[in-house]
Amino acid sequence: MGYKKDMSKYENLEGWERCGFGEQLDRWAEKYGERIAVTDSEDEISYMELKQKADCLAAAFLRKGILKGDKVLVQLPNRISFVIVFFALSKIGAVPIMMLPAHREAELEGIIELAKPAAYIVVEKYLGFSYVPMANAMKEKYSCIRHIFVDSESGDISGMIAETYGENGAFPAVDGYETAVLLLSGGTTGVPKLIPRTHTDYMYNARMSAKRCRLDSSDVYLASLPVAHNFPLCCPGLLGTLDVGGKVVLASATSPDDILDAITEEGVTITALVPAMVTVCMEMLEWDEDYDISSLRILQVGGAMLEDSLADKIIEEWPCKLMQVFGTAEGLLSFTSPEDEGSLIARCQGTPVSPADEVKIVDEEDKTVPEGVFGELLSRGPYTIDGYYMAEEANKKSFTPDGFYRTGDKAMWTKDGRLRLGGRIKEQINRAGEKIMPSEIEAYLCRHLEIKEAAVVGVPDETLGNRICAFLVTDDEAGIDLQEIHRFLREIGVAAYKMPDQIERVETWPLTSVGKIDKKALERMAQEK
Ligand code: J2J
Repeated sequence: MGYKKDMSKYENLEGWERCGFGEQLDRWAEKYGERIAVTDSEDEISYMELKQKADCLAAAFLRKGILKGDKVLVQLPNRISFVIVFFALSKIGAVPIMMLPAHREAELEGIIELAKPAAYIVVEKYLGFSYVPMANAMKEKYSCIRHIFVDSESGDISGMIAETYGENGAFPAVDGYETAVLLLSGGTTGVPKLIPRTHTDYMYNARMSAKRCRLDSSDVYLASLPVAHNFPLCCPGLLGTLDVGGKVVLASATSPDDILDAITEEGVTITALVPAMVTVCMEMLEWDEDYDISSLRILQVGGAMLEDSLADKIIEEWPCKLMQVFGTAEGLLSFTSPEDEGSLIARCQGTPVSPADEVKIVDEEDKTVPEGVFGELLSRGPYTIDGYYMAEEANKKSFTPDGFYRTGDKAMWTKDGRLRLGGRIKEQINRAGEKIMPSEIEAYLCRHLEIKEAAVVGVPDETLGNRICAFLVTDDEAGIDLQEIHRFLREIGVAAYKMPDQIERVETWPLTSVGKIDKKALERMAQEK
């Protein structure tokens, strides 16, 4: 056993509360009652109704045999049922695994083998894809999955809520220090990594984020990114907004028209976007004057490097404060403040959100570097994990012996005491905010009969931040083109956001002085093409 976090160290922190999310919801219902908690493209739900429905669904889950401590795959898009499911599982101490709607068989299998979920909750259909056949195939293959619950108009979830209506079920006691959710880690290397967050640390994460945003009950938060992701879920996102009695609007898809429509119609005051999405929203605003985004107070931008020029443009053109957000699902969050000068906001990612966050920037020998010098960002603190779920080997690499998480990000302290990120140290590709590990894609590509070897690199790209380029050594002259690669990856069940944007054929690899494939050289070659 390595380092283990001592939670008692944090018990005096403002916002730290040893309490489960189920109990939190009960308190919010009492406090905010009939106020609207969440709206989606079809419906709205008050705090009280949300509690009632979560209670019903929790009782129904128990009745179906979902037990405290069971893991449950949740793959739902941005709609009210996601919120009800989240709290229902919390109430009985079952642990949702936050799959994204984009995930397919290849991603699911790795997670199922690791976490052995007892149930799988899917939407019937979303953006043209039917999830039920995929869920059934997973249930067939993995006997741990005892139940599939489908969220559809006539389907299980609403039926289950109706079934137990009015019953006063007793739920198992949930301790705030137990695991509340398993989040997906951005970079998997074939073996996926799951991030266990406790009820208490996750609520604290939401509260510190809300505090930095000066969030209150008059705020309307728009979840424009998939709400199963840490950023819109908890930074402050859905959970931080509910805690202050505000209203959460769930955009049905992460597209500029859905986002701008929602801001215009719902009087949204705060939302969170990745840089690539800001660019497309700005293009849309330029040619369509019907949108009204004047209600916005804060635009949070994070998830990937924000170019200085785009930051300047946002500050100049958007009628609200830009908040730069550096975030990790593993914990550490660093935001600029609404009170900071624009010139400062444009050039840094602010300061950690908790006074108890410990941040170090170190060189290759783990020695702290001076201000103004880039090094690797390490972090430890009240809401940063001390290990991935069941991953002893990975943990040795990802954490220092004294429990600091190695972010793999390059960062420095500026002279005004702010963090400034400078890209990745680890070889992870950040494509429009989505994190992709080259080794994962390489392994998929090598399953193609005509591909002998593959090397994948991220190439700087104006709109995406990074595009994915796959270099291939193939078996014969038979033309494998990009289309064939996409067809193959879809066939084996790889999420669409991991598809290469470019492929190049090579006969021999450029090598480094120690004989490894020279990925820097490949990057240059990809850029020149
Ligand atoms: C550069 N890189 C950044 C930034 C994250 C809020 C916002 C984002 C995430 C997230 C999140 C960056 N500039 N401003 O969880 O709560 C890259 C880093 C980091 C990785 C984490 C949140 N903000 N990144 O993106 O767990 O490389 O979380 O280590 O998906 O995104 O990815 P993820």
